[in-house]
Amino acid sequence: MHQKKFYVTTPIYYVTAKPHLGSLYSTLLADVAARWHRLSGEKIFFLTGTDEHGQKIAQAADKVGKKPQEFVDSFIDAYKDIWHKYDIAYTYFMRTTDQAHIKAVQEWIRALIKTGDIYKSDYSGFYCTPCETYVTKKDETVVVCESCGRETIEIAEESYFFRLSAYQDRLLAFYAEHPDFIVPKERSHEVVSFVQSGLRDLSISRTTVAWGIPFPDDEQHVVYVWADALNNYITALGYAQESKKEEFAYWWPADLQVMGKDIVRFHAVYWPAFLMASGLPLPKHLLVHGWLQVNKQKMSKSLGNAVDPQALLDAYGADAIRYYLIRFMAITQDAEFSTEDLEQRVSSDLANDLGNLLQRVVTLAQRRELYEVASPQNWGAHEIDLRDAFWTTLEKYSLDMDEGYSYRALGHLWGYIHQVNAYFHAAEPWKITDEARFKEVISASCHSLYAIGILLHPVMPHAMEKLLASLGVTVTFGEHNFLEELDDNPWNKTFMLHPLKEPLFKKYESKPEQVEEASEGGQAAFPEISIEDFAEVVLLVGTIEESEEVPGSDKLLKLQVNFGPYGMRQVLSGIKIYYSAAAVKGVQAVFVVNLKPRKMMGLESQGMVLTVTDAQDVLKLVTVAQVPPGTRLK
Ligand code: ME8
Repeated sequence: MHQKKFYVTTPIYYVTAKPHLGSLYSTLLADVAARWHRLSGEKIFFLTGTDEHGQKIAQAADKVGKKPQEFVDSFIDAYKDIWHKYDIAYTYFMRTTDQAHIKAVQEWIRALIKTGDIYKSDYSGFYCTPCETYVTKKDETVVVCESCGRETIEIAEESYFFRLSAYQDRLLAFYAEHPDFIVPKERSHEVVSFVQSGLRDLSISRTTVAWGIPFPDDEQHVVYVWADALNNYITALGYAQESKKEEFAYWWPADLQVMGKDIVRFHAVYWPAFLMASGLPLPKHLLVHGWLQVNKQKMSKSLGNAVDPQALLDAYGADAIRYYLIRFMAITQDAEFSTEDLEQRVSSDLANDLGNLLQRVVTLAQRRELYEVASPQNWGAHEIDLRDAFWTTLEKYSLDMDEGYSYRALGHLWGYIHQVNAYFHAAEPWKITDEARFKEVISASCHSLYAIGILLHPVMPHAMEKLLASLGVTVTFGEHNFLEELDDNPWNKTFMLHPLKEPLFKKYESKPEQVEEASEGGQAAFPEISIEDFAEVVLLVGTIEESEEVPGSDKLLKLQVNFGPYGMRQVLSGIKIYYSAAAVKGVQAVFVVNLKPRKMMGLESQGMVLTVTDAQDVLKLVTVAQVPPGTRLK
């Protein structure tokens, strides 16, 4: 069998500090992509590392009285340690101070001097040290960096240039022929218009900076840090090393290069031009994402608002953070990071939707002493529907994962998880006395959970290994194509159930009014309130007259509720997993009616329906019979 290969890279990070959540985010996107391709039996090369040369690092080292090499060395363990703790399964960690890289970059320069693509001249202009970038003066005002807005310095020095201008037409032709080179496509426009506006040759050496790769055969110069850094993507594979020729030819070009939007020009303009000049093929896709923000500001080392991945890890664990970042930080836009939101998402999506489902299936089976779950000879109609729904999900999930839209893929999968929950509630296996039917429901649920566990493995490797282990499945990745297996899967597996020792995911109670459960024989620690406090809550009986699904929401039903003398109100409620729209029509339930109106999915909700969760963990409406709508509970 021919095994496909997948080569994915992250930016190499400037080592002026320990990694922060922004660096983790890019690295995580690459890790999820690598693990996704590993699922279908592909061979993986996943490269990450550190960018260790240049003026910015030399200045940062100087500030703390360290030599640059000693300074950069001091951060490497922190990077490797945090990547390890977050289950980042990289193949190779590149450091640009590695001798092999230094030599290969020098060889690259020698080769391009020979072809005339690199030549010596003089540079005069402006430079932004934090971004390590040359800046063009547009008018007579102070020259600020286009990227970060900070003031630049003026430099005039002898320099080697890369003949970038010669590649303008070829670059434009390449973008036109490869419209999916930059993902998301929308980010291509700024690149194309930058190139169309005219490319000038790029200075690729400095004489006023000492910390860099010595320019070959001209010791006055060091290599410009971006000419050094971009080449790491090929030097890591053995570019310009005779003994690694075959290895290099096997892995290059990169299948996916991940980066933030700040460095798209370097990767989509300079880098392809460098490769064209070297006669090498271009990367297949660049995945360009937006910022993680805190209070609407980009999270960054220099702004001092960076979230420490270690502190977060201690509080929430790697799987939950991986899920939250991948699902809710859509690559297409900037996204606000907040731990409250993280807690809420983890509680509802992971603990409620997924963890609970697994727990209930396994516990229920165990209660009926069912440990070995074989599949029935023939499946019923609902089970076949559930299996078909999975296949539809698999198609959508795969398409989005293949294209780098992992956040969208997870949205599809959660739609399916809600369907499995709805199936389980509707089947009411706890009421089934017929043994064959009971086994069928448990088996269908296990098949669904198995498929979910495999698809989610790239995002939450540890938690999914636990989920699969409780179904009696151990996964090992090699040449086996799990995606093909899921696509062909006729649902004929046998599962060996092992109850979980603890819930798969933690639930975070964000509501302070939540009460603690009563300990055995003891009293519950209910927070006391006065009668006046209670009187402030208006509870009314309401009759649900109309009910419909909210388009685009997996959870919400839109209810029109009659409160008798108090009139009609619209209430949105997240009960769709447990009740169909038709099932609640005509039901008389209890509502809190003096909560501040809330908007959900753009619709206003003017109240909240009361619910209880029964012993089977099924959510139910609190209903009242034989009183007119509008009756107040006191
Ligand atoms: O630019 N949100 O290194 P760097 C999301 N050495 N991603 C973020 C982020 C945030 N708030 N902050 C940083 C460099 N990143 C060069 C790269 S590659 C040959 C050389 C991520 O340490 C994002 O991927 O400044 C961004 O592009 C990268 O870190 C910049 O890292």
